Amino acid sequence: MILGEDARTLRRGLKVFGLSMGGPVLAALAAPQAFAQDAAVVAAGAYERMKPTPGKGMPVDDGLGLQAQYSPLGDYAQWIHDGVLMPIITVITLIVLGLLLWVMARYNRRFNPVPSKTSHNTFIEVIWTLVPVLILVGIAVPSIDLLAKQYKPAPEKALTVKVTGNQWFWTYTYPDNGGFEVMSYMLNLPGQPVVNNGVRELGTDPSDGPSHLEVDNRMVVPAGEPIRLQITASDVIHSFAVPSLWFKLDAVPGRINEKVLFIKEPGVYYGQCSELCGAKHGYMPIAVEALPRDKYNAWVLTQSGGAIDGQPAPAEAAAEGAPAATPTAAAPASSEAAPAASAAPAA
Ligand SMILES: [Cu+2]
Repeated sequence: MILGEDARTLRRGLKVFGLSMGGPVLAALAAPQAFAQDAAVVAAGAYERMKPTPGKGMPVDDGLGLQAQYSPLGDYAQWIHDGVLMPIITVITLIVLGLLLWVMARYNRRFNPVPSKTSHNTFIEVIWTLVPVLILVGIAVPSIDLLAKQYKPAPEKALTVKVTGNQWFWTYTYPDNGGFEVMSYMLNLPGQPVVNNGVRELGTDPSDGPSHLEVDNRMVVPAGEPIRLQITASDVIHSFAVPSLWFKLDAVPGRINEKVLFIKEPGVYYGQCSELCGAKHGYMPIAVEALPRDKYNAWVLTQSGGAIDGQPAPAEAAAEGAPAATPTAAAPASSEAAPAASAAPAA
């Protein structure tokens, strides 16, 4: 993994060096796309793994209610929860409690020895039928609207990321970026039995987030644009869920579930598999790293076979006569960082 990364850095360094020393104009004429990609990387700086903000995109101590939301649908859902459902529930509960107390105090045997024989009151019956109907309709309108918005397909040009649930890790494939694949395992916890063989321990990198939620390779995506997530599984049913992004969708073998992910701002957002999937179900967290577009592009180029979407893959650019240092992407290799035998049971 280290060797592979060094080789990639060296290759990219050579390329940039070659461009600056060997005449940028000539190089740009020969391979405008490769030049544009390098220029983008130089402008954005090298990719650096993002350090999560404490309390953002993760559960907090003594938290009540929903996690703070970082997607438009999440904001909408949070408004339904905090602005519609909770007030209605609170008011109804208080009214029912008040009625019960009133009946108990006023109409018990001591204070009301001769009960009324009234058995019908049309006016009251109409009221207590109509009011609940109106309340339910009032809840249904925003709720069905939210449901419809959640099913809205992604725009045609949206970036596609394929998410696959496996026992017990996630793989993220980037078909629009050269087809490379990232394997994502939970970090082992210091002083506790090894969960994933060959994976480093939590805390060995300054950018590590909360225990049980941090992974070796995160799902990196651009912020501020719709992303088409296609979700499936390779073995049993899993569920891809990130509470702070208002996202939960089942990962079913042999089937692709699709939903739009839109993250309002850069950050690291954590979730967990949410479908009981076997012995290590609790040890396959999800870490989503949302970056500004230029930083995302820089990350893509750190991946073997990575190509910026909408531009030809490095292999094609090389075929067009780019400098020899252009990385070849004959086979979009699965992540070199993948641990060798990490599916082995915990020690
Ligand atoms: Cu699972």
